[in-house]
This record gives sequence, C-alpha cells and structure tokens, in this order.
Amino acid sequence: MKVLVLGGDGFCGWPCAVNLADAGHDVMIVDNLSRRKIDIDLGVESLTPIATIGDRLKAWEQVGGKRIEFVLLDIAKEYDRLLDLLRCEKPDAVVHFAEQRAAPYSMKSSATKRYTVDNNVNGTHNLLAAIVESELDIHIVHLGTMGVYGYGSHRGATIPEGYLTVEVPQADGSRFTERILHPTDPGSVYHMTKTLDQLLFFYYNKNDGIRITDLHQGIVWGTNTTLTEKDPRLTNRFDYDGDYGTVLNRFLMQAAIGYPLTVHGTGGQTRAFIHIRDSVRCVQLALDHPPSSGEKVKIFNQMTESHRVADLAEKVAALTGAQTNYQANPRKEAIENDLIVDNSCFLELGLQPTTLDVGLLAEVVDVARRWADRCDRSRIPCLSAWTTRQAEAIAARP
Ligand code: NAD
Ligand code: USQ
Repeated sequence: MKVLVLGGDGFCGWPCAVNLADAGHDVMIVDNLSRRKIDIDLGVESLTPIATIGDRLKAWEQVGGKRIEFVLLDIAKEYDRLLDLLRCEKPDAVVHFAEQRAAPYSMKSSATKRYTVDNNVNGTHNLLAAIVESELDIHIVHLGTMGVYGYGSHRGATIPEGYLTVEVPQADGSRFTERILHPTDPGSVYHMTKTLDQLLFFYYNKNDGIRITDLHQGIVWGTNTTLTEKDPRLTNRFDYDGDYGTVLNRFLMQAAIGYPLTVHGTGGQTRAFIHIRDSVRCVQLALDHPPSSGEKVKIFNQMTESHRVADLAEKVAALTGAQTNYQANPRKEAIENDLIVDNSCFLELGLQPTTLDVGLLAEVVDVARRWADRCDRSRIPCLSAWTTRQAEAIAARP
C-alpha cells in the first residue's frame, strides 16, 4: 500500500511511519517541520536528542526496511502543492497527524489560538478538498482526540465510539431514534479544532463519499518502539515542558530527576491513555480495515485504559519515591470526572492492550534518567493559563 504520513516527523507520526515502512508499505512523510520550529520559538528541546529528519531517514535506510520518502510541505498553506502531490503519488491512504496538538500551547495567547485554528482546520480542510479535486479514492486515517467528548457531563454513561443513538420526541408524543455524532464539549482551543475536524469529515463523507477513519486517541505515553530503538538516530521525541509535555510522561520524567510531581488541582481529572506502541498498532489496524465505499465515517476510541491524575501520581510515587505537589490548576476544567469508554472496535480487530505495568513505567523513567542533564527545570511548570482567573491562581502559587 502507498501511504502518505502527514506530520510523520512528530511524536506519534515518526514511529508510525517506520512501522508502516517495516511492514512493507511505500511510505512518504509530509511535514513542514513546524513542531521543531515551535521548540526553537519556545526555547525548549525534546528530552531525548532527536536527529534531523535527514539523519532519521538515512538511519532508517541503513537499519530498517523499505526507504521512507520525505516532502517538506505545509498542508494548511500549500494547497496546490498538496493537490499535485496526491495526483502524482496516488496514495491508497493518508494518515493525518499534521496538527498543532498541545492544549496549553493553544491557550497561551491570541496568536497561538489563531495559529492553532488556522493550521488545524485549514490543514484538514485542504486535505479533504484536495482529495475531492484529485478524484482519487483515498482512505483518510485521522488522529483525533478523546477530548472531543469532553470531561464532566457523562454522569456514568459509557462514551460510545463516535455516535450516540438518541430518541427524539415528536409533537404527537411519538418518538423516533437517530444515530448522531456524539455531542462535543472541547476543553481548549486545540480540542475545539478536533471537534471542527469531525464536522468536516462528516460533511465530506456525506457529500463526496470520502472514506474516513477518525481515531479518537487518548493521551499517548511512552517514548520508543522496538523499531525506533534500533539506532540512536531513530530515537523518538520526549516532550516534558509545560506546554507540550503530557501528564504521565511528565510525571515519569519528574520522578527521574527528583522534581515533585505537578498535579493540577485535586488530581480528580480522569483521562484516557494509550502506550505509543499500541498507538502505532492501532493506526496499522485502521489502515488494514478501511471503511467500504458509501460507509459513514468510522470512529474508533483509540485508548486502552482510564486513570485519575492523582492515582497516576500515586503510582509513580510508589514506584520511584517521588514527592507530589498539588498545585493551582492553570486550566479551566472539571475538578473531577468519570470516564467510561467503549473501545471494543480495536479490541475486536485484535488489539492486545499494553497496560500501565510497572516494567513499562520504569522503562520511561530510565530513558528520562539517561537524558536528565538535558532537562531545563525552569520549563517544567505549566504556565499557560486558560483565563485570567487561572493566571492569578498560578501567580499566587507558593
Ligand atoms: P507532534 O507535534 O509531535 O507532531 C505533529 C507533526 O505535524 C509535527 O511533526 C509537525 O511539524 C507536523 N505539522 C503540524 N502542522 C503541519 C502542517 N500544517 N503541515 C505539515 N506538517 C504539520 O504531535 P503528536 O503528539 O505526534 O500528535 C500527532 C497527532 O495525534 C495530532 O493531530 C494530535 O492531535 C493527535 N494526538 C496526540 C496525542 C498525544 O498524546 N501526543 C493524543 C491524542 C491525539
Ligand atoms: N495535568 C496535570 N499535571 C501536569 C500536566 C497535566 O495534572 O503536569 C492534567 C491536566 O490538567 C489535565 C490532564 O492532566 O487534566 C491531561 O493533560 P495532558 O496535557 O496530559 O493532556 P491533554 O491536554 O488532554 O492533551 C494530550 C495531547 C493532545 C491529545 C489529548 C488526548 O497533548 O494532543 O488530544 O492528550 S485527550 O486528553 O484524551 O483528549
């Protein structure tokens, strides 16, 4: 299969691209390297040293399977080049990772809010419009987020895979049932762009019959896969800073360097998680099981388990002896929530979930210890505030 991996230089995209190449597919990474530029703008670096895209690809050619091609292209701005690329490559599938993916970064300023909306919504829309204009039958596999469903209003209900069956009352007292997109409740400008992506997919699938799989992914933890471990130049990125670091990897890294675990609020927030190795496997499963022609957008909940933030901190503390620092929450979010998720689609396709076992947690701590001297402790706190109220609370932190 010929696959374009949009955003294939990023944390989820890079291990996915090498995995697909290893499986024998023709892989082309399309990336504008904006994430590396944001690192420079923020003055932070991945905890693990990452090679340039050129060195990554050279290393893969030496130690890996099939060669991976690379095209430097901004999918949000370079529509004509994207269309030409599709026409020329005629891919069977496009895996779409190419978005600004950090909620705190999206809430930093009006400039980052606008950039996140422009980049994510235009990128997704350009891809859809270009597929229609190319007249090619290309399966899109998009990385969405569990955050589209929101946290806090489910009252013990199980979150279905994208669609909700509702009963609609009629004036005469009768009712009809309908399968609708699950209502959205985004918790940041970033998460909001993913809810807009969902509507774009719904429309282009209905109007133009584009075959789409939207993966509502939970928080990805871990760093490398067996393939990215094959050579130091293949090493995956490890974000730990207050804007791009995600909660579990941050806790494991904080424990490794003796920094008290930064729990926001009470830590009653419950979130969905998936290990990077399972994330890679899920994308492959989604590519192997495309929707058929005329089928509605397939939506899978790409997560394997849910945890409360405070429980994660406790687990990491038990493993490492770390201290915990409950601190004013920079986000406007529910103090606590339940989260029961249906993920049966991937389980039925054969996913064997990698759960939070002590061995894998320790593996991340080991990676973090190895690169501890690359950590800038001043960049650990999350300082991007959702509103002025949270900004004041952060400023009042002891
Ligand atoms: P990342 O920032 O590491 O990677 C994103 C990649 O896309 C980067 O290489 C960046 O340069 C590229 N990119 C961004 N905008 C682009 C554009 N306009 N044109 C071309 N390339 C562009 O992020 P990630 O963690 O790998 O996330 C990838 C996708 O998975 C995102 O859509 C994100 O929303 C989703 N996701 C990530 C997580 C997670 O925990 N990391 C969880 C759920 C969903
Ligand atoms: N949190 C802490 N301490 C920290 C960092 C975070 O308590 O040091 C809390 C946050 O307040 C939040 C929760 O942990 O309640 C999750 O935060 P996160 O940064 O780990 O995850 P999030 O902002 O939701 O975003 C990440 C990815 C995003 C993806 C999303 C999946 O960056 O791309 O879409 O996870 S999900 O959370 O399922 O929506």
